[in-house]
Amino acid sequence: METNILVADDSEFFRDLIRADLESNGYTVLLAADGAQALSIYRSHDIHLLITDLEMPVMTGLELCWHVRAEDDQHRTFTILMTGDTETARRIEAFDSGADEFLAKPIDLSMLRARVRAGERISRMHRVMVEMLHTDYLTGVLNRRYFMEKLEQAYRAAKETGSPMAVAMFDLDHFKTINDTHGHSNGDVALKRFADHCAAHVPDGGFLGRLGGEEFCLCLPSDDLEGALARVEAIRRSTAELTVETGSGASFGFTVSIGMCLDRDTVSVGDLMTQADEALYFAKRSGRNRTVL
Ligand code: GH3
Ligand code: MG
Ligand code: MG
Ligand code: MG
Ligand code: MG
Repeated sequence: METNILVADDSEFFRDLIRADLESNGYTVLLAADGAQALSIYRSHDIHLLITDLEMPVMTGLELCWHVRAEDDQHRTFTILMTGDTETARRIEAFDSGADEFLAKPIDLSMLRARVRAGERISRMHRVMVEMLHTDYLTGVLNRRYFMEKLEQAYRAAKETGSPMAVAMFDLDHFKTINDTHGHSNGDVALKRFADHCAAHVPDGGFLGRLGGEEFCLCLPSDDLEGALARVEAIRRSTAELTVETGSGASFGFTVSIGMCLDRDTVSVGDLMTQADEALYFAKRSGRNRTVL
């Protein structure tokens, strides 16, 4: 797991000193000359550790910490504040602004490295936990909770920008029979096979989640209706060609029914999902292995 470190200091001497030391220890280092520059780099990069000076022009280290803490709701960035100020009140203020650690200037590089190692442990643990919190264990796609969170965001963005968005709800056909015939563990393999197959068809900006059981949902942002339908139909057709080899030398295939809905016909995410679900119901009723809009 790579660790990206952002170093903010208005002194070029300190920036280069810290950079050289951390890079020689295998870290990826980005540099900023003031708090505002650091914040803009922070927003456009995946930063795991932030090492910042306290006194800087434009935006101080304290303000920077405050912004990062406000935006980093998963607490993934470990922040180390450096200052020559030894007053206790100042240090308390640093922690209260969101700093996780404190380092006295002039800097002892071996102490900085020790702090970085400690921060790295915490940042890694957070990243692993966030990943687990967002992922469906069996299939590796987004879990229901995170899918719905992302869908809310995508829906809001689509309404704001006026770009269309579609959802496709998938339900594997006669899956109970598949479990009954081939066993639950082969059923699990089929779920994983379908999820991998579907994930390979997700366009840029789209995302796939497992809503539960044998039900999945794909969000296709900024796709026009015809494009979205063609993509989903391609998934449906190719799903029917997938096979699962059972341990006993046999193999089986399966099909999927799909209900689709476009955001322009809806007033909320709840409405979008209800309409897709109704379309899925009709796909089942009218014979399965089909897409209904
Ligand atoms: P339909 O075509 O109407 O969707 O029929 P179906 O049998 O797929 O639908 P039903 O809702 O009756 O059954 C879904 C089955 O999916 C029942 C449940 O045991 C199975 N299932 C749910 N989660 C899992 C899972 O994680 N692994 C396996 N192997 N089966 C699961
Ligand atoms: Mg300074
Ligand atoms: Mg179902
Ligand atoms: Mg089903
Ligand atoms: Mg059912």
